[in-house]
Amino acid sequence: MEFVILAVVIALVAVGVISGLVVSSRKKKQLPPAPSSTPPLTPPAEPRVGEEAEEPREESRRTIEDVPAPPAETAPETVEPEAPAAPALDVPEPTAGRLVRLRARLARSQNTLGKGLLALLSRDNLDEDTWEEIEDTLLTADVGVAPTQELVERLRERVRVLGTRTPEELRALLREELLVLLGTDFDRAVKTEGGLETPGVVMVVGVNGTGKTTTTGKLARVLVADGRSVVLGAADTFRAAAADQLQTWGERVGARTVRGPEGGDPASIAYDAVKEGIAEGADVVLIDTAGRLHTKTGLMDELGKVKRVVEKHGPLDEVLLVLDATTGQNGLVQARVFAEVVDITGIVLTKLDGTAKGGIVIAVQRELGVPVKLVGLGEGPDDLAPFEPEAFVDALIGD
Ligand SMILES: Nc1nc2c(ncn2[C@@H]2O[C@H](COP(=O)(O)OP(=O)(O)O)[C@@H](O)[C@H]2O)c(=O)[nH]1
Ligand SMILES: [Mg+2]
Repeated sequence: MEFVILAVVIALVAVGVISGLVVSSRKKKQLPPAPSSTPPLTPPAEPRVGEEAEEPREESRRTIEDVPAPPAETAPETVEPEAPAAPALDVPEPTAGRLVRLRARLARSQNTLGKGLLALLSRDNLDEDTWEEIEDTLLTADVGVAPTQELVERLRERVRVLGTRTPEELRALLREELLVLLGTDFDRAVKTEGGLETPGVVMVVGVNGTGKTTTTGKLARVLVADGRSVVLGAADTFRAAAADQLQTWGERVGARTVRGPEGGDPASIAYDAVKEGIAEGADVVLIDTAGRLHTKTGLMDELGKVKRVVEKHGPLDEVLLVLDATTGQNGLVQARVFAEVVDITGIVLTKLDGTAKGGIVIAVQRELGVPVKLVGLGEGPDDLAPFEPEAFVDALIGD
C-alpha cells in the first residue's frame, strides 16, 4: 500500500516537472520582442537553442537552456506577433552584371530611342524631314535640347563621311556617339570607404515618391552582397510608416535601423545613426531623408542641417540624389533645387523600367555635372543596378 502511494507521488512529481518544463519553454517563446527603438541586428529567426545562447541580450532568459529540452512535439511553435514569417536573412544577388540581367526592363526606351533611331538612320534618303524626326525622337526620350543638337550634328557629319550605310555601321556609329554623350570617364562607384575609425556615410535625398527609401534598402542589399555591414538611419520622420518601410528592408539583410519618434528631429536621428555605425564598427551608414519640396527654404534648412550635423562625425562619402525617370523635365527642376542645398555627388535614376524616357540619363548628368551612379529598374529587391554606359547603350540599341 505504502509502495503504491509512493509510486503515485513519484509519478505526480514527474508529471509536474515535465509540464513545468513545457510551460516555461512555451513562456519563453511567447516573450514579446524587447521594446527598443532599434531592432536586434539579427531579426528573430526560427528559435534554435544553441544559437540563441550566443546572443548577450537573451541573457536573463537563458537559464532554461541548462535543463534538457523537452521533445520537440511537446513544445509547439508559437509565432511571435511581430515576426510572422520567421525571417531568414536574404542573400542578395551579386551586383556585377545586373544591368545586363535587367536590360529587358529598358524595353520602352529601347523601342523609342534605340530601335527608333536606328530605323530612321537606315532610311535610304536621309532628308531634312528625317533629321527632324531623329531630333524629335531624342527630345521625346528626354535627352535634352543641347545634347540632342550635338548628337544630330555629329551624326549628320559622320553619316555624310560614311556614304553608304550598313546597319552594322550605323549601329556602331550610334553606339559611339551615345557613349560620348553619356561619358565613359566618370567615376561611377558609390563611395563608402569612410575614415580610419568611421564608417562610410551615404545620404540619400530627393522628392517624396521618387524612390529614396526603396533605393536605400536596395543599396543596403548591394553593400551586404559585397560583404559590408550596414546601419540604416531613418531620418524621414514625417510618417512612422517611412521608418517601418526602411526597417523592413534592413531586417531582410540583417542591417540595424536607427529610428526615432514620428515628427522627431531628422538631424539627430542621422547623427545617432552614424554614432551607432561607429559604435558597432559598421562599414557603411545609409541615411534616408524626407523630401517635401513645397517649401524650398524648409527643405534647405532641414537637409542642410542633417548634413552639417552628420559631418560632426566626419565628412560624408556620398550625397545621392534620387530622381524618378518618368517625371522628365520636372526631375531636372528638382535636381537644380537639391543641388543648391547640398553638394550632390551622384544621381540615382529610378523607374527606368516602363518609361520611354531613358534619355534623361544624359540630360540630368549635363544639368548637374554629376554622374548617374545607379539606376532603378523595378520594384524588386535586387532591381537596382550600377550604371554602366556601355551596357546601357547596348541595351538600348542591341548588340
Ligand atoms: N517600377 C519601379 N518602381 C520603383 C522603383 N524605385 C522605387 N519604386 C517605387 O516607387 C514608390 C515610391 O518609393 P519610395 O522608396 O517609398 O519613395 P520615397 O518617398 O522617395 O522614399 C514605391 O512604390 C516603389 O516600389 C523602380 O526603379 N522602378
Ligand atoms: Mg521614403
